[in-house]
Amino acid sequence: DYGPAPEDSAIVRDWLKRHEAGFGHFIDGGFTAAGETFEVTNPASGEVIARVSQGSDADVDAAVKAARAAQPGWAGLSGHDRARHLYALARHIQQHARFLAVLETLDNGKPIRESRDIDVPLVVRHFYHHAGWAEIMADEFPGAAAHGVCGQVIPWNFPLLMLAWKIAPALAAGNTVVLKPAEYTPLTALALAEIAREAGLPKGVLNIVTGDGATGAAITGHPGVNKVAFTGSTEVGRLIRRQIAGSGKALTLELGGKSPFIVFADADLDAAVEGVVDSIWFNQGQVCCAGSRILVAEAVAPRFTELLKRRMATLITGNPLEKSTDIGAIVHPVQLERITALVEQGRAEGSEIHQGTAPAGCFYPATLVTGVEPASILSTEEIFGPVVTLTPFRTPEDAVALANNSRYGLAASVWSENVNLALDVAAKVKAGVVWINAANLFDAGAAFGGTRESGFGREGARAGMAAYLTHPTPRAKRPEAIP
Ligand code: TXE
Repeated sequence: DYGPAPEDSAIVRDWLKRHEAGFGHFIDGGFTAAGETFEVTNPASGEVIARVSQGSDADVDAAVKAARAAQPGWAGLSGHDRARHLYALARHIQQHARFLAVLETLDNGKPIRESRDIDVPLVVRHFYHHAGWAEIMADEFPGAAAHGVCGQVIPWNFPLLMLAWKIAPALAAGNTVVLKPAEYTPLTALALAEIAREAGLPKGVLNIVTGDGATGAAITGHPGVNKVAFTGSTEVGRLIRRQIAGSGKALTLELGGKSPFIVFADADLDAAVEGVVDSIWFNQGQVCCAGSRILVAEAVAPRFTELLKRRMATLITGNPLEKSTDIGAIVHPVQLERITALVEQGRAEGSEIHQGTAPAGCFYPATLVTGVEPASILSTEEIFGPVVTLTPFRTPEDAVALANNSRYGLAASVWSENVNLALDVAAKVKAGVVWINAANLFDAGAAFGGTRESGFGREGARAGMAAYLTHPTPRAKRPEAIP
């Protein structure tokens, strides 16, 4: 049963059944026949739910050719006409929202509450927002042009949302796209390709090629690709940067993180505890901007730790299709092994590990680590699991120094009732995004991206649009109105 509601379960089951022979790639507006395929599993049950094709160099070449052929026509549409296509896509996604939420949860293991109430609504919002940009682009970026063909490679933690972050601005700007979803989670991208066809998106504008890292490298390295956008590990980000150096391709990278979550003594501690839940126990902690390092003022550290442990004990880890589940399945047994090994290494180093409970299988419980040294593997390494460290600090200066003691710089969260203190610390923390008395807030209208080894470039809002344009000089300021 692919719950939560029997009718949604039936739609997903029928869709998977229809594609039992294996999925091909989505190229030039249609699906190719399945070639050499690999298995896609539901991590919560271990069940094989689909087979998708391993994209070859020839597949990538065909997709790039289709994207190149379609690009002048797509860029030649008026901004208004491109906006109509993006609005149509948003509306069609809305119509299939429940199907997409269940499919995302089956494929990725994330709780249905999250895929239904967070992932899919944010996807829809992203397309509506960028339809707006297509409308006003010519006025907002006079003289700017699309790059041409964008090669985009995305990870498995937010499969559909990362796809939206990549394709919405690219298409709004007049580019065409060849995108590869992650090998663990290719299904919602393929479903979206069907939805795009249903919504009347012109052929060749969006092409989806499935496969592993070799397929990804074939896309990013293809000479017919003008702009590369990647979200994933810092290691692969580095490989791609090296691969395309000197090629003239534009590049944006959104990579790992080890984001600080700073709690001052005057913070609303109950709210901050809920902030931790949203920050590290959201999406099994598989979030690039997860607040994985709690830094808490010494004066309130014992009380905060106690409150946090109590809250942690109430979290339910288990079947992602249950509406009451807080923490679902880890995306893949390989990731589970990685998380387990890191935590055990931390334990061996002398850190104290506090954990909730989790069922057998591809699950990992909510975990709090105390007594952890700044040099410990658990303080420095991106774990990408529901594991958070807690370190007390004395002064705001200490907090800032600890926060910045990282090779990453993606996000930070600051908790205090003193707005001056919060703003001062926010300005000193090296991070692309800082939330105050909040965590993991995303909106299409707010730019997201990192510094240091977390990558460069922004997604969302004006800066995100600019990344998909050449010469994106904003229009000159209008003269002030005379009072
Ligand atoms: O990521 P990869 P993995 C981190 C996280 C996680 C670790 C490993 O710490 O534990 O990375 O995850 C494609 N050229 N993040 O191995 O390999 C690949 O097929 C082009 C953080 O799954 O980076 C997939 O589509 N593409 C992160 C995508 O890159 C290549 C999200 C990401 O996979 C490629 C994911 C190559 N040479 C993992 N090699 C975040 N910051 O959001 C692989 N790929």
